[in-house]
Amino acid sequence: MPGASSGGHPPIVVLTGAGISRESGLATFRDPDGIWARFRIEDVATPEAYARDPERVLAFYNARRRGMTADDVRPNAAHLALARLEAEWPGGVTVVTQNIDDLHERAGSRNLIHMHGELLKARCTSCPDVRPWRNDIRVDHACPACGALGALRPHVVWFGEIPLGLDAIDTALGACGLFVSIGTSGNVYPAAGFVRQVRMLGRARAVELNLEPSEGATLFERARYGPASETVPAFVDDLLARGLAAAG
Ligand code: BV8
Repeated sequence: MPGASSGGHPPIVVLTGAGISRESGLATFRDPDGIWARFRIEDVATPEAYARDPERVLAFYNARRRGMTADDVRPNAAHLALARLEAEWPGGVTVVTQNIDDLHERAGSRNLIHMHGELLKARCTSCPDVRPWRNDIRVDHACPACGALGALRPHVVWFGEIPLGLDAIDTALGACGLFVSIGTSGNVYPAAGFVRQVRMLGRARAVELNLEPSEGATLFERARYGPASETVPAFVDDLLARGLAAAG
């Protein structure tokens, strides 16, 4: 029986990417109208870019933070369905998100790992302080904890930096009986490698819920394609009604 199961309800790990927040009005990265169609990773999402031109990097994230905190940006049916799954699934649910928005929390997810950080938090580069931060970050800001000037950055994992929570993610992947990947193109590692890791362990089923087949589509036993606001609630209803059998 897959995973450390409680009957047909083993622990579930859900990986989410930008696609789950698309219908809440937030842009994805690699769609034709995506963020990387307008900005270069090397200019705005690496530690080198921040060291070279902090104002440009801070402006990129200030614009995205303003977008993320707009009144009309709210969790959609997919975020809400995952919170319902966590509340009702006997075996436990861990949501690992690549997203830096707060839509999973606002939908009610609690067992949540932001492996690429959180844009609504600021981090100091001179001391260990990390704190909620919903306004712009400017180069003339002083760290509220240590007073260092120009030391604040978004609490976000840039390319070339080590993602957060990898030990907890490893443990969750090792124990799960079902791995569900939602709204991610499977381009960015180590997240894109989680399905391979789960398949190698041989104890979990892997399901992809996406708008279209991802880079790793062939590694999933089952897939349901369509907008997350439709596929995720339907899949959660199936799981809660039929247990693991719903994963095909
Ligand atoms: C690491 C935060 C070492 C910032 C992000 C050379 C040098 C250094 C590193 C590397 C290198 N070459 C490769 C690497 C590794 C690198 C990497 O993978 N690069 C890629 C480009 C090849 N990775 C790293 O650098 C990582 N760190 O490797 O450290 C290490 C690792 C482990 C252990 C020890 C050491 C750090 C990567 C993190 C970078 N930060 N985000 C920010 O947000 O600005 S990544 C960024 O991409 C976001 O987090 C995003 O979530 C993530 C993945 O993108 P997706 O979420 O998948 O979004 P995308 O647009 O691609 O796809 C959306 C999907 O949704 C599509 O499939 C679409 O069809 C679908 N969709 C659209 N609409 C809907 C929908 N689905 C359903 N419903 C809809 N309505």
